[in-house]
Amino acid sequence: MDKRKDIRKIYKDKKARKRLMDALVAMKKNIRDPANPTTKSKPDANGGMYQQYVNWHGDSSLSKVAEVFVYTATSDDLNLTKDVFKSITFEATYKDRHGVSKTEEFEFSSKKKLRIKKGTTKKITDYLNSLVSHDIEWAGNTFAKFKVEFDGTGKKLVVSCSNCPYVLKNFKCTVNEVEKTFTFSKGAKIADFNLRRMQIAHSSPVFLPWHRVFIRMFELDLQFADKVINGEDGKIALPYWDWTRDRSLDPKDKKQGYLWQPDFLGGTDHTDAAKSQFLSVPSGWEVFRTNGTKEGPLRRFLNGGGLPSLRNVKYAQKRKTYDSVDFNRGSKSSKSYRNTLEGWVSIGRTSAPTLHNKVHVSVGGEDGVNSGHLQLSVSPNDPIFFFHHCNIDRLWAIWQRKNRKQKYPKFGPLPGRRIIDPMIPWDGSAGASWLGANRNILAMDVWNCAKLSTNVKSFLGSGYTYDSFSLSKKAP
Ligand SMILES: [Cu+2]
Repeated sequence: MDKRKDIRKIYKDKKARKRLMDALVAMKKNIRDPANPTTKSKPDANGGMYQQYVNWHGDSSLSKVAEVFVYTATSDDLNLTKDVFKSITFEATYKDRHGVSKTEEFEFSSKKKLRIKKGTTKKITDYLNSLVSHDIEWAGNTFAKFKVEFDGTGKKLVVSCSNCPYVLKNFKCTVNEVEKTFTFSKGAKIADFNLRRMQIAHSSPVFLPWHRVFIRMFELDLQFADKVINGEDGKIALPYWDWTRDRSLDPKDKKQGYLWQPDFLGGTDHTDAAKSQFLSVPSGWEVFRTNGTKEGPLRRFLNGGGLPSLRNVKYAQKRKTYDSVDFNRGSKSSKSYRNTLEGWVSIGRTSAPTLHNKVHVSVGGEDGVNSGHLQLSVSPNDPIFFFHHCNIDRLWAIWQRKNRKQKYPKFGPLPGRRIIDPMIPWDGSAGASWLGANRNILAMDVWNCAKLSTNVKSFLGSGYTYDSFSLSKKAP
């Protein structure tokens, strides 16, 4: 089990710092371990091991189509004046990644017996649709939607669902205490969804699990560089950057701005921190775009608005629900831990971007010609990306320990982000040469970082933990 430590500790320990920096620099080299499953792709001529991460994180090349169908079931004739019911149950099946059929039930039940009439069907429809949602980014497409209504004769109950994350099998209706089963049939294909990698990795419930896999793979590459290239023992872990403790992004502030010193990550660009290996052109540290186009030295734009506060972190950590409608960047902060931590919503008087997003902007600057790389899709070119995301992962792990009953949302997320969808690109769609292709990693597989599922273990090793699962005590 690899133990991830605060980067502040690593910085203070000169030996550990040098070793980390050496491994990060070695990863720029064109070497991969053919025996290591995480590093099985062909070497990248330009960006070394980083290129893979830049390509994944970018949004350029990948698209995949998911199909969406409508399911309908019709009841027998009902006697509207006499029939009462207490519940409606939906039986849904899906195939897991091993092709095994699984069944789940979703139930609408009422304390009182309800007479079947128009108002009742609306109640059930509303209830079911509170479980599902739509997504403004996908305007023009059809969204997950339940409908419970009477047919033209007014005697039969018609239940339908479009863009359901499951294959609907039956619905059961307890009428006059007698349970009746009605079978769903698969209807027309409603839509093709074009899935793009960026839309899956960001602004969706996949955000946290996706980056969990992403940085873990980077950590294994780091261990490979440490061992095979640098001749150390490979026992090195990714550090996390607790930015609530470091209030300054100023390289001149030697104490709080320790990350940006020439003997560590360097400052804004190669002109003012020539000594840092991560900014200087002679050391070969250059930025590559997706698919390997060379761009030149790494750029930062430090202090574009300061770092997120501990207060805002505490606000996010108090959210009780993992995610909610619309399962995108519009999800309400009160009801979406994921969206609050990702940073699309304002928190009190702090306007968005907040938390995760704010760190990207604070180091990378705002959009524009002179902006730095951390706020762009090529952000994994800067090692700070991984330290930052390691902290995001740690905050999620802390949250998970307090909210053990929370699970990945069952309804609502669109294709590619649903509970049953393997996360792109670990679903094979990126082609066999990509790292981890065909691993079929689901969001649930990495839900608990200390208890990685067997499927993930074979791929990502025996897991990792953090040296601390508590928030920093007080903002300095
Ligand atoms: Cu990020």
